[in-house]
Amino acid sequence: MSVSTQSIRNVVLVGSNGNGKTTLAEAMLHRAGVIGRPGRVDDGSTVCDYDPIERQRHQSLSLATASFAWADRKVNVIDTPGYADFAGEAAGGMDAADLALFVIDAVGGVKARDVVLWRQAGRAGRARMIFVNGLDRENSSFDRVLADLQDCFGAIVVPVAQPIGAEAELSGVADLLADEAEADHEQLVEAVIEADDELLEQYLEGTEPTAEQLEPLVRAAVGDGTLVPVLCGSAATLVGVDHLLDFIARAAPAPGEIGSRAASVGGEPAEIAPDPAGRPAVFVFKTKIDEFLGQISYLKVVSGTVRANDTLVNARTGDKERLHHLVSLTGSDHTPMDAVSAGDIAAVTKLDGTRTGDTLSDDDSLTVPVTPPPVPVYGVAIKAAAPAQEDKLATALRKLSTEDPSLTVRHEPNTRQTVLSGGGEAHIRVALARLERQGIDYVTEPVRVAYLETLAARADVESKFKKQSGGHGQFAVAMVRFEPLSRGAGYEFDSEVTGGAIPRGLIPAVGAGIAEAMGNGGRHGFPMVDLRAVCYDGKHHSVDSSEMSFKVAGSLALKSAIEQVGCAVLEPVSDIRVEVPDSHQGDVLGDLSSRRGQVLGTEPGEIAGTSVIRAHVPTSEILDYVINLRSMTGGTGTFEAVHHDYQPLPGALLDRVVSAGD
Ligand SMILES: Nc1nc2c(ncn2[C@@H]2O[C@H](COP(=O)(O)OP(=O)(O)OP(=O)(O)O)[C@@H](O)[C@H]2O)c(=O)[nH]1
Ligand SMILES: [Mg+2]
Repeated sequence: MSVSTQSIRNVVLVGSNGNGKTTLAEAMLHRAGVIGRPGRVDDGSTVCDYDPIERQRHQSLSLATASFAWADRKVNVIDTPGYADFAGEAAGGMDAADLALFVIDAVGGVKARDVVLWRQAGRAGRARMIFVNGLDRENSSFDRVLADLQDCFGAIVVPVAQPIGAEAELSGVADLLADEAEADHEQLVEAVIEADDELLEQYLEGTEPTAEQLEPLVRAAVGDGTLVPVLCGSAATLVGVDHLLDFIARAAPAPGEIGSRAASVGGEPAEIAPDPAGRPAVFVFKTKIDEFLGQISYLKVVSGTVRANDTLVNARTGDKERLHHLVSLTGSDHTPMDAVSAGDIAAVTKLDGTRTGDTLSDDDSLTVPVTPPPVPVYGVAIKAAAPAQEDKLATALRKLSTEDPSLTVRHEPNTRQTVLSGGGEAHIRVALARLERQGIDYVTEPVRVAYLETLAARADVESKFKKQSGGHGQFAVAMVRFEPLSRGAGYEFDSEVTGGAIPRGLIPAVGAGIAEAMGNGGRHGFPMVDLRAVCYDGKHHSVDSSEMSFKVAGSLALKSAIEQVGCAVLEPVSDIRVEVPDSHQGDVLGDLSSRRGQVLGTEPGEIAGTSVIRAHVPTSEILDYVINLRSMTGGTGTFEAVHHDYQPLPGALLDRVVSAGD
């Protein structure tokens, strides 16, 4: 039996690392009767941190789902890692959920990462709620954190609960919706009552609205984002957890309640309502590879009802995919499902041709856009410790990026390195730990910068290749003019040979010999680019000249040209876009210029109080930029960098580059 769409509540838990999301999910599962004794993150015994490396590190590394019933609702909770390196997981969770529940630390208050997530939830159009967690802790304070929240996120942040007792004496929470005696009850009433003229009028005349009258107003205000209710308690001591669940059941939006999901059909924008009787459509918000079950795709059903053994078409590949096994996942625990209706989430195994972000439906032109994986900002070069392990390593790396598309693996032909990139040092460390667990021996090294070379000036050379002692000889003479070209022009070869000085059929061999020598590197060993060679004369021998001999003559010609005029080293330059709160703009600009950056401009960011800085910076200067930017901005700064072009390397830096290479 599938669950009715109206009774589903999809809640993603977000917030800084260590704020207590996984512990809260555990507390909810316990209160809902799914588990007996709640497990503990530090013992590696929680439902949502089930991965061996999560258990070992005592932190979440990938999203996990948990489903339970509460007050006639089916609640799907998605627990996400808070650490910025794993931001792709939180984004996937937000794609699938209707409500983002911010778990905020009652001791530390709002942290940088919470602000970044707040913006993301806003951009994704999710409703928001806040749970101030850890009020049993020493030095916790509900009032202080509430003031901090209102400071950061504005007056839409309004408490709907109040702790009873504090720290070790925390004993419960008071519900402000029902309890008129509490001082903050008025604040809550005033935040929502304007939406109902009749109630407003009565209120102004002195009649207090009842909790039953307030509830739909609160629910509507949460849905349209004009109210962010603050709840509180302690996940560890289970205080406030029932109140939180009751509140979610009453005030969180049902799927589709705050607008249909944007989609595109045949490239045209469309909207899909979560109608269980509508066309079947799902998207994949997470892929996991399980030791026993193989590939597991986490699905959000956006429309229709999907049943086990249904066949849908993948819009990206055009291939049909059969949903053999539909399951509901709570941590790693799976329960088979016959059918899943619009708005609900589920998982399906063995969709090997499908990956995170794909839409499956009855129409191959229908796609539901999801948040793209974060662009990798930090990488290491990796290779197998022994040639025999190369295939195993390649397969394992492919699996890693299937599970986590924010981890990318690419081969850099210029530096002959395989580079594994992700969201930061911790992200890479965890990926490497996964390889170790599979018994793969690998070696890592710093990422090399892909320097190039070109000729420093024009050159005119005569190259001679002669080997005529005994047997079949070799003879070729080529006269070649070289000139450096502008950036990105590549390699051009022309012939001006007349009168058959070199037979027509052999002239291209000169060009091929030059091209091969360019690939082998210039004076400093980096591949050569951006030059034009014109072969204008030469000599040949009727017996001893061959394609091979002219090829060698070509490569010798380039060698002579390099000896004559030398090479200029070219360095890659990245186009970087940095987004930071205004207060850090000065530091970031100063730092960029100390990295030889050329600032192109600064403009206000999407969010008030932030700036976007664009600059061109030599790639070698930003290999570990993510680490510096995060420490410089207390974790609030984000950036993206893409290759822009190549520029001549300043002569003074040549030594550094040449000694670093090889
Ligand atoms: N005293 C107290 N400790 C808590 C509470 N909630 C969580 N903790 C502890 O705080 C630590 C971090 O909790 P987690 O639940 O792992 O936090 P998280 O938000 O899931 O962290 P990430 O997965 O890294 O994002 C653990 O040691 C928990 O036992 C609470 O309400 N009170
Ligand atoms: Mg966690």
